[in-house]
Amino acid sequence: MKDMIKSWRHVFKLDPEKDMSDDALDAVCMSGTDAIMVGGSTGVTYDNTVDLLSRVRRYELPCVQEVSDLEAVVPGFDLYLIPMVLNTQDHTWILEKHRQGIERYGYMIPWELVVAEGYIVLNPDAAVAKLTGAQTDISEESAAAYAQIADKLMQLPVVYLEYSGTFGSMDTVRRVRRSLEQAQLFYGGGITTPEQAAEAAASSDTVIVGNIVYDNLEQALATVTAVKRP
Ligand code: 1GP
Repeated sequence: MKDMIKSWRHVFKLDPEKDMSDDALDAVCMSGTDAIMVGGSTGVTYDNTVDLLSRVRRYELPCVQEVSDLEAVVPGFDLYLIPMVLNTQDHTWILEKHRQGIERYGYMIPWELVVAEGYIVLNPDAAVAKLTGAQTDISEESAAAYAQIADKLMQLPVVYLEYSGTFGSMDTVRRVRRSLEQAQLFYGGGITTPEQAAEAAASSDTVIVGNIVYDNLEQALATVTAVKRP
């Protein structure tokens, strides 16, 4: 089951706190994207997550939850993606939330559906950077070193370069990709045009498209073709 992520090139990340009409959701789910990831840094609740999951479930594509709040973990997703923020000194976001989650949910955790993500957060203005106290002002070399901690020391299946809200440095993305041996590289942040989507796709394994879905649906849909073009 976990292996399904390996074939993903394009993923839409939907925020359960934000409204989306049935028509827009239909267009997103029928767009040819590889999966829907449900998650956000703030305002994610059990109720709004259940609601979005049940609406996406009418479609055939995989629907996964990126867990950011222990109160909002909802049964029934295809996979559970668990971020571990590597570039913070606050171990809340590397270990403590995770310990709490395991203590709370224990035997109920479907480990065969759990995928850990080594997050490297690089936009200082992003909500996730503020929340986690991420040290975003780091060199390419440091980003690549964090990526190798995830890839080689921790053997995490995913490294996620998170520029949420701004289009990142593709030089850094490529530098990080070259440093990886086994981990899959997710890139997310600030993709608003098909050109940016294509550039991110050329530099990473999987492109995550978020906010543009709410701001300009047509442009968002165009990113799918841009990424999947052979
Ligand atoms: C956010 O990486 C995703 O977690 C996507 O970012 O919303 O900026 O597209 P955007």
